[in-house]
Amino acid sequence: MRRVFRRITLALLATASLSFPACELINPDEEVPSFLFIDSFSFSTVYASQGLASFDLPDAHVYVDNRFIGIYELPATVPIMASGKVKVSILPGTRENLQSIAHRYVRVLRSFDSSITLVPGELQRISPRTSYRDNVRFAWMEDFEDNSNSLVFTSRSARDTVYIMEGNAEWNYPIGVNSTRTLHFDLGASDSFKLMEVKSFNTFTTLPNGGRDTYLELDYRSNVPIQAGMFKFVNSLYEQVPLVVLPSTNGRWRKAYLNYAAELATLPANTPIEIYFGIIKQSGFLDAPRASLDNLKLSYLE
Ligand SMILES: [Ca+2]
Ligand SMILES: [Ca+2]
Repeated sequence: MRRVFRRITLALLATASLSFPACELINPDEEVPSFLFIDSFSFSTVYASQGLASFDLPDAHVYVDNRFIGIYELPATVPIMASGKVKVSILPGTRENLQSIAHRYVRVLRSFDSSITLVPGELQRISPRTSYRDNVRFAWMEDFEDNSNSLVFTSRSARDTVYIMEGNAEWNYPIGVNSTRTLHFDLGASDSFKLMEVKSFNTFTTLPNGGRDTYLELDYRSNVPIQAGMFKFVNSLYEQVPLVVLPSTNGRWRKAYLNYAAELATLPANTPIEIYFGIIKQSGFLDAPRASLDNLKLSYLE
């Protein structure tokens, strides 16, 4: 929002300066911005091939005639120093890895492109939509809706209660079409220290290296932090690589877009990779740790 305010302030200053005769002599028309009001993003999927349409796209990366205008938290009013017919492109953005400063475009999603006639001093409203690009490839998808669960315990994990549950108003998410079952972890409150860790049953050998964006999307809800990362198998060494710690959500469901690009960048081609999630019961934590995962999607652009 800071950026928005600054830009509006600049626009108001530009408008205010019109009252000075000296400015009018130069070229008054060029000083009056046109305005875009950009609503929140909507998102749709083809469930059978792209999974559930859960999303969290709070940012718009705005371009006008391929010129970068700025990144705005939606909804936003964006002043544009242009008039007439223009091409407005709005790229959907998120806080990658749930880092508040990482305002990044989600590359597997389409840009919303629209031809708009800008009029100085007037506001045009845009409700951007997005969906997966045609060349997205899903290496893995798991939403726990069928009877085959593609997560398994790691060798060092405790093997307490992990189960797929349906139809529970308190923990299930989201009740609705194509979504009735969710993976749950339940650790006892009485344990002093315990690790529960699951990983993908599949080993992925065709994920991009060289720094291309590779996303793990998930919905989660937890009263303890969850660690997410990968196992890699390089030079006969099987190594665990943490990526991010997902914070406790205080009972709410949260969508995350994790990007594995940096961790995969320098690996040899066809390195075997597994994705993992871990939950730790610390001895000082008195509640029973509980967490849920759903709508896991591992994707990249071909
Ligand atoms: Ca589900
Ligand atoms: Ca499944």
